Amino acid sequence: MSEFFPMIKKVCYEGKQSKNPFSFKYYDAERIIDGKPMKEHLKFALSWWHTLCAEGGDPFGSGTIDRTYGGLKDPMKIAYAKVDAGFEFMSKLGIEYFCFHDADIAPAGENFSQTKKNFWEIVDYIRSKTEETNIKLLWGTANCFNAPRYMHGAGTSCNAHSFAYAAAQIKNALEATVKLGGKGYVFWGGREGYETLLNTDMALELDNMAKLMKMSVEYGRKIGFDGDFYIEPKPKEPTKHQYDFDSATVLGFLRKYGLDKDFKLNIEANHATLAGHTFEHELTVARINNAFGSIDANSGDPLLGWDTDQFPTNVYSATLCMLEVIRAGGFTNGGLNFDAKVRRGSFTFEDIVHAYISGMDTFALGLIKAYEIIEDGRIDEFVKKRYSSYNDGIGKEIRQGSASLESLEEYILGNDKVVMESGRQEYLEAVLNNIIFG
Ligand code: XLS
Ligand code: NI
Ligand code: NI
Repeated sequence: MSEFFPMIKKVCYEGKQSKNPFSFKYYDAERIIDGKPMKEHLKFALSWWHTLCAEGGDPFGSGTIDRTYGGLKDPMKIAYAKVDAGFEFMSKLGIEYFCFHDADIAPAGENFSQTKKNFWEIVDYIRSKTEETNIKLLWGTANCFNAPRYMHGAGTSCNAHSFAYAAAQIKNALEATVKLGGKGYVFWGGREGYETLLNTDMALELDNMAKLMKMSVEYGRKIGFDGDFYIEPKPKEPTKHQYDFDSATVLGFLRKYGLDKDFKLNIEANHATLAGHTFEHELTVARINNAFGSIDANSGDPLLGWDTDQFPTNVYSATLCMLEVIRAGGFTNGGLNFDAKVRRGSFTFEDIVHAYISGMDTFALGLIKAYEIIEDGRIDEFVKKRYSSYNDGIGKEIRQGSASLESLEEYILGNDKVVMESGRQEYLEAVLNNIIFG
C-alpha cells in the first residue's frame, strides 16, 4: 500500500522549544489535565471533505490540489485511496476520530442504487480500518446541498421529490453512522434557507424540515443509534437567509417542533462569526440550554465575510472556547472536528500536516490556558461577586420567584438610592492576558 505522508512517521510532542515542524509544541496527548488525558478533553477529528477531497477551487479558479492519490483515474480507486490516506494521516498524528458526508467517501453512480452500492462498499472498507486501529467515527452526515436536485433546498425544498431523495440519503448515512459506531449525526442546513420571499412558503418549508428530522430520529432510534443528533447553525451561505441562523434560532426551532430531546448543537467557529457572534457566545447559548454537543473547529478571516474555513490558530478564541467546553462538563458524544481546509496556495500534503499540527496545538494551548483561568479563579470570583446582590434580601426573592411588582415597589419606597459597581472589563481583559501570556 502506498504511503501518502512520507514526510512524517509519528508526530510526537516535543515541547515548545522544539523547532521540528513535524512535532507538537503543546499537544501532549497523554498529559493529564484535571484527571483526564488531553486527548480525551479534546477529541480531535478529521473532516473527510476538506482533508481528503477539497481541491482548493474557489469562485475564481479551479482546483490547485491534486486529489488523485498518485494519478488514479477510477473514482472508486480514489475512494479507497482516500481511506488509506486518511487512516495513515490520523494514525501518524494521533487523531482518533473522523467525520464525513456520504458524498465524501464514495462517488455517485449513474442512479441511486449504484450510488448506494459504491457507498456501502467504502463504508465496509472504512469499517475494516476502524477495527484495525483505534480510530472511530465522531459523526456522520449526508450531503444534501451539492447536487442540482437540491438547488431549492432538501428538507425545505419546494419539490417533494428532492425531499424524498434527501430522506433516502439520510437513511443510508444514518445506517452507516450506526455501522461505524458513530455517536453523532449532523444536520447542517446546506441549502435550507431562501433567496426571496416572493417564491417562498416559509411556514411549509420549516414544517417539512422538522418532519425530516423527526423521521430521522424515529429511524435512527429504531436501528440502534443511541448518540446525539446535531444541528449545525450557520446564518448565511449558500443561501441569503439560512433557517438555522445561530444557536438561539435553532433552539427555538427545536422546541417548537419537540425535537429538543434528541438534538444538540454542533457549533462552528466561523459560522458564529458570520452570525455576528463570538465563538464563545454561541457555545454559551448552547451550554445554558443543555444543548452543547460538538464543535467544528476552524476560523474565519475577520476581513472577509464568508466561510473561509481556515485552520484555527487564535489562542484567545481557543481558550475561551475550551473554557466553555469545561463549563459544559466536557465532550460526551461530541468532539473537535477540524472543519477546515488549507489555503489554495498550500497545495502539498505537507501543508495539511502543518495545518493539523498547528490547529491541534492551538486547542491544546486553549485547554491548558482555560484550566489556568479556572485555577487562577480571579475571573470566576469576580463574576460571582458581581451578582451577589441576588444572594439575599430582595435579590433572593427575585431569584426564587417570590417577588412581585408590588413587593418591589414597597422595597424601593424605603430604599431608593441604588449603589452601582464597575463592570471592570479592562481589569478582566488584563487578567486574561496575564494568564494567557503568563
Ligand atoms: C459548511 C458546514 C459543513 C458541515 C457539515 O459550512 O460547516 O461543512 O460541517 O455538513
Ligand atoms: Ni461545519
Ligand atoms: Ni462551515
